[in-house]
Amino acid sequence: MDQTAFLLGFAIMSLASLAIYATGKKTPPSGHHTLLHSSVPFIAATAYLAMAFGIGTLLKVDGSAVYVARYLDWSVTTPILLAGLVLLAFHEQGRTGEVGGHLTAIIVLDVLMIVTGLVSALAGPPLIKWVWYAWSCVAFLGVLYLLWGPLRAKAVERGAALGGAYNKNLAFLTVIWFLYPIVFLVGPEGLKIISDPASVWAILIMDVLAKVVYAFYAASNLEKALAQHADSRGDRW
Ligand code: RET
Repeated sequence: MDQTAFLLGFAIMSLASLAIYATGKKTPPSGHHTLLHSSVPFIAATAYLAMAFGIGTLLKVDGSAVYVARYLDWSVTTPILLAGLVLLAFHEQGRTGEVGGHLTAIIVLDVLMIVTGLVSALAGPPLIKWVWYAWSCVAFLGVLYLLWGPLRAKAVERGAALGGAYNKNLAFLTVIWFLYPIVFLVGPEGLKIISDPASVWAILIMDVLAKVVYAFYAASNLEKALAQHADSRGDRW
């Protein structure tokens, strides 16, 4: 694999982490979202640096590469992205047990989705590969159920402004996240319809959308919603 995509990924992610932090709100009620969203590309920059050096890159007997650093990145960054949505759904409300329970359940399902995806990528026999791929998809459906079902209902209870921001962020996140199992399916880990470099470039573009573009989009939706929410309650932040 030529290193350009990995080095570019490192450069984009490290600059994006700084840019998200520099331009984001630092104070309540949304400062914690800036911290969450700027940590995501910082983690990704670390993974791209590792991949550029070949660290954690395993070569299978069929000659294909499995980038373990990518799965380590996702197993940390996707829970952070989900935590942002859960905290938006419960924005400044919700019992500790209720918020903690939803966070724990969604993060457990999400980490299982990534770990079982890695097992599928590493598996040799096709039957084993596809059983683990299917199980990873089941965990993904669990994550989507929590986001579109109970958490969406909580967000909508918070009023039109916060509910609207949650819905916009959720729609963006869902569309981009669906691309990952598709690229895995057609890529070298799956049906081998697209080459390793094509899959690396596709994932780089998806990572920029899911981590960087999403961070700016989510922050702008949240700030607009908080302003409307404050107006509708007659408060000032
Ligand atoms: C895998 C393996 C096969 C089945 C499924 C997968 C889902 C991966 C997803 C990854 C999202 C990554 C993001 C990273 C950015 O920070 C593991 C490819 C369902 C949804 C958003």
